[in-house]
Amino acid sequence: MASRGLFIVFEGLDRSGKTTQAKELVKTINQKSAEAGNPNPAAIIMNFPDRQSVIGKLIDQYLKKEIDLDEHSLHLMFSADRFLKNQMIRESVANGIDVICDRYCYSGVAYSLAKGLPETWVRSSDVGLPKPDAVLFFDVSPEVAAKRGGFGQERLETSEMQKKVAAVMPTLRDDAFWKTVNADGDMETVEKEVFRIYEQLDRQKPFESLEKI
Ligand code: T5A
Ligand code: NA
Repeated sequence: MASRGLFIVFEGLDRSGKTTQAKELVKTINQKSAEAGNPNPAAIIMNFPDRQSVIGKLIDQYLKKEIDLDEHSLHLMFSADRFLKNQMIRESVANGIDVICDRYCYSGVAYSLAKGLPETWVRSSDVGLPKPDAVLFFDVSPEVAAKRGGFGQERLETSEMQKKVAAVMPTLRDDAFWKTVNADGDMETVEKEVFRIYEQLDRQKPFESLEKI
């Protein structure tokens, strides 16, 4: 029987290279699969927020400061945006396709805790989503991130918010499935580290749902 796909989440601070590396990993997996004669895609990319979804469009407007939203409502919208992809993730994995995901519920929890929303409430709204086989935490030093360009114009792109998120993110870590990627290196070095971790992941263990975050 063909093996299942993997569900891999990339998390980390702004400009740690998550989007760059998520695209690169999908490209590498699909190239290798095509070389092996597989006509179908072996990996897909997914990103949260999905600014194209019905809910993601509103989140996008909030991030661009075009609309204001109550922070509780926003938190639930980020979660709801992920639940819109619940089935798609599960079906892809069941069909042997790897899902490489750029940010997930850990961003949701970290940003909302950084804003001061109540912890138990914040940690509950993503329960039931697919559990990642691995969370790759992109660890970038503030000095290196600063060299990758200044903050953009979006609402959460401030050094104050980044400091708070940087303090919260490590508290969400679960060593059972979180792996740290040294994101300070050049693109090729980071790419190799990501692929090395990818190759070691186990497709045999059962695919689970998140019972807690
Ligand atoms: N959010 C998100 C919540 O509040 N709740 C939630 O539930 C979720 C899911 C949107 C915002 O929403 C918040 C968090 C965010 O504030 P976003 O759209 O993912 O999040 O944010 P972006 O601004 O698109 O992405 P990031 O700032 O997080 O950057 P990345 O993806 O980590 O970095 P990347 O790959 O775009 O690279 C940044 C720059 O560095 C260069 C790249 O070319 C690029 O110019 N670079 C490198 N340069 C040198 N060496 C390397 N190794 C490099 N890797 C990348
Ligand atoms: Na990004």
